[in-house]
Amino acid sequence: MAQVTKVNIRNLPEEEFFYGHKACPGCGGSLAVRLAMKVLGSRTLTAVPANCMSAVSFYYPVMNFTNNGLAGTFPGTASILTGIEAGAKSLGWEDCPVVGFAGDGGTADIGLQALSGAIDRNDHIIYVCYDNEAYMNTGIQESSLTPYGMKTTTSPAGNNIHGCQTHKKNMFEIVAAHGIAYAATASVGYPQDFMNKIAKAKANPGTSYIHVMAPCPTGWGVPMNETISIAKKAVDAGLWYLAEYENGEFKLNRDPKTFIPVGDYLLKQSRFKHLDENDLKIIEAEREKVWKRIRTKW
Ligand SMILES: Cc1ncc(C[n+]2csc(CCOP(=O)(O)OP(=O)(O)O)c2C)c(N)n1
Ligand code: SF4
Ligand SMILES: [Mg+2]
Repeated sequence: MAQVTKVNIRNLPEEEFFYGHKACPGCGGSLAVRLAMKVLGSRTLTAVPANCMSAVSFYYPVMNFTNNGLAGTFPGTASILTGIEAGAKSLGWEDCPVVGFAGDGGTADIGLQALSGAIDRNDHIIYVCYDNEAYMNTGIQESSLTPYGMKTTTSPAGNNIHGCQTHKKNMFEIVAAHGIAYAATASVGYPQDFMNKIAKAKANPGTSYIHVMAPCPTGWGVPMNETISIAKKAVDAGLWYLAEYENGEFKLNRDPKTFIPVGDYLLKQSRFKHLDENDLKIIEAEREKVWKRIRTKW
């Protein structure tokens, strides 16, 4: 991979490429798109499938990307990116990063097959999954990245069943298992880390996948001015981690050593407020399992 200049507050472009959109105040997804676009720049070719980010920024005749962009089908992100990259190449366009911003549902559920194919071909594309842990655009339904215990409209919290009954699918390790050229996890709570990973993806001549945790105040039930602090708390509680996969190796970027209690993160959010002691123990046990694997195998 080419040498990558570190992104910092001094060299970050002031120019914006994603603004004026209709996302809810405090939307983590729109912040992720905005920060990524600052690093990728004006020559970027952007595709956004059906999700909140396309709903808030492509409403005819308005488009809130100032670069070249299109709204695509829900399952099609990776195949659309493949087509854009091939088209740009055939037109002789150079230095045009090709990026997609898909949600958790559009990535881990309906878009997984196209993503797997693109990674297998090592297409020169950047796939960003902004993870708000549910299908938000259609009214907060469960996806396979919805965490255990989260209340959604399809996994309600009642007396017997307390929200989602499965743990998050591990997309990062799924794409790594393909032998992808570059993959990373990130969080809008750590914007500099996220932007540096986007910069690495920009320099990578093969497929890059970046999975960014992007809180949704509306679906999570947190105040709109707590997006960043709640994103940080997920990492502090060990329920999200910042890592990279490069040259066939995993690397942890942040190792908290000790975690804050999971309740300090979860019980601040109305999507989890029904959880009891037993639920918290189940979530803690899963956390221990994940971290044991990371610490012994990476
Ligand atoms: C084939 C198909 N099925 C269903 C839909 C309806 N739909 C549009 S957006 C969406 C949810 C997207 O969820 P996610 O990818 O997590 O993005 P978010 O809305 O959370 O930003 C669904 C189900 C669709 N557009 N196309
Ligand atoms: S519902 Fe959530 S993800 Fe969608 S625009 Fe609002 S805050 Fe962002
Ligand atoms: Mg989502």
